[in-house]
Amino acid sequence: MRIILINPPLDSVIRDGHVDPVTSYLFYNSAPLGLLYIAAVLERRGDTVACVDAAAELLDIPRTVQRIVDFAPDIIGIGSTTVVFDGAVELAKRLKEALPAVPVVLGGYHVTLLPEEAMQHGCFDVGVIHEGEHTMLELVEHYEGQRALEDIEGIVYRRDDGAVHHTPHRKTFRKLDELPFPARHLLPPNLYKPVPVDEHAMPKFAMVTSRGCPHACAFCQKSRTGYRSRSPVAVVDEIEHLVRDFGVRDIAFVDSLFCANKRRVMAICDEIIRRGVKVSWTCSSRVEVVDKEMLQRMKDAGCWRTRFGIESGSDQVLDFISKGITKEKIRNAITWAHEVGLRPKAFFMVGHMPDTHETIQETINFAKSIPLHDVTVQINTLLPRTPQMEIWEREGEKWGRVINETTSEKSFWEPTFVPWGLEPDDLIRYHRQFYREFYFRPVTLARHLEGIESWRDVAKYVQASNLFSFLFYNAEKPSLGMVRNFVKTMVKGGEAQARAEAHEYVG
Ligand code: B12
Ligand code: SF4
Repeated sequence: MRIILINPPLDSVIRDGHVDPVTSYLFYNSAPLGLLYIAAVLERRGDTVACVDAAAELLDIPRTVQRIVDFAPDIIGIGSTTVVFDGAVELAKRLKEALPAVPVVLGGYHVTLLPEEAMQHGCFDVGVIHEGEHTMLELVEHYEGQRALEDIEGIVYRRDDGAVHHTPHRKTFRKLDELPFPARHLLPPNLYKPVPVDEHAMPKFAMVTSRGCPHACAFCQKSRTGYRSRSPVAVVDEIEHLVRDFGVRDIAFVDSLFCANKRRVMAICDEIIRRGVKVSWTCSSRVEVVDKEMLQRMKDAGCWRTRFGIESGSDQVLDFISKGITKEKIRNAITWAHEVGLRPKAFFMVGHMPDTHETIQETINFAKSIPLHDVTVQINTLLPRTPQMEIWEREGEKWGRVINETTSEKSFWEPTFVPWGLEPDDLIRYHRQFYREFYFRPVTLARHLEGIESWRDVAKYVQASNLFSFLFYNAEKPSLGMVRNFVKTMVKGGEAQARAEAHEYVG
């Protein structure tokens, strides 16, 4: 059969024809591996598969529809997260006009989390819950006339009377080594561009070595999703495939938690070293699962950065969001990572339910007090089916108010939930202030200067100046005034100055 798989267009492209700097860096800096895994199992079956990453190609709806029509598919698959779901709906509606006889299958996070709501739109024929490889194979058999829809586990569909029907839950697939490598040849590799501070060597590809997460952080949708991992040999086989067949020089392991199991991580590192694979890589971790021996082995095997979810610098907030870590554990892990040369990066959020002016400032101060090389800061957003959303539904008004019910591309960068005692503008201001106080310091600048080895490195910072001006000043484009302020702040080395100036630029 002919099957086309789509990463849907971005709202801002549909609406305005362009994207802002944050979206441009954070919404399509790596390939949609979920779609590519599905493509790979279909190709292995003998189907003819195409993949269109409309988000990365900045396609609007008509151009995406045209690409799909040109392919003349028998089945269309769309994978959607929550924040791009509106675009997925609009696309599916237009496809129902252009190709009314072709079934549209929806997969990915949003339909998994909110199946009833997703199927209400009437433009999707079937929704696939959770991981889709085996379900999609069975759906193709259904459309070939070999299998009844109601016999396929893990789907939702609308019955003739309009009611949404759920089939029984599909057992979690554990034998990840049996899956083929993602069909990366279906997408142009040069589409994906990392954020400048994450660009180490190009080409850089994403890869995933495990699925799910055993932890239960309150804001996260991967909370308690059952951890499974691939064997070290299979992992390094894929690394070699990327190096050999795509010339890859840097890999981002995008597992929810790459470092979940020390023995496995050590075995992967040993296998990379044993085979002499020449590649650098980065991965995600939690502070309490690493020790110095493990970090050193990772460094020896080519790791150049570890990413840690820290989220807050207040023990009380960390406790509330069930992060299961303390400031002491954070300090130890970040110090070890820095000492072995792993250039640690951390994720933080402002606007946690119990956040106050004091806890946010405590978080900013804490981030500056540990040897981090980079930070990503987002504004807390209540996503469906997270423990945090359950708290909101149970006792939300005790903690704050929701000022914007919709989740969109701007969520995480514009306030949607605001804790009592804070105003929406406070969150925007602290968000920018966090970046400015962290980056406008001689020590951070020095860490970045150490990483500059060529004119190409300089060029990547210049290219990203619009992202920096957005993060530091809430402005779409850099101006001379901003550069002057930056230099002034660096010369004074005064973080209070950075704090004061943050107010001037809140737009
Ligand atoms: C890598 C990554 C990215 C990459 C690539 C995204 C992509 N399209 O794959 C980039 C950097 C671009 C990205 C951006 C964003 N991300 Co992101 N990202 C991830 C991450 C870490 C890994 C995704 C991955 O490759 N998983 C491995 C593959 C194999 O699994 P999978 O994607 O789930 O795919 C399976 C199923 O979902 C299903 N499936 C998926 N698509 C389809 C399609 C069909 C037709 C079918 C049948 C099935 C199906 O089958 C797949 C194979 O089993 C996840 C967390 C995680 N560990 O999963 C967050 C995650 C997906 N991201 C998230 C978010 C919020 C974002 C951003 C909004 C940025 C931000 N503020 O954090 C943007 C939104 C981008 C967008 N276009 O929607 C959330 C999504 C929450 C939600 N409800 O939507 C997640 C879950 C993180 C989290 N813990 O909350 N992300
Ligand atoms: S934030 Fe990370 S550790 Fe916590 S539940 Fe999500 S994926 Fe797991």
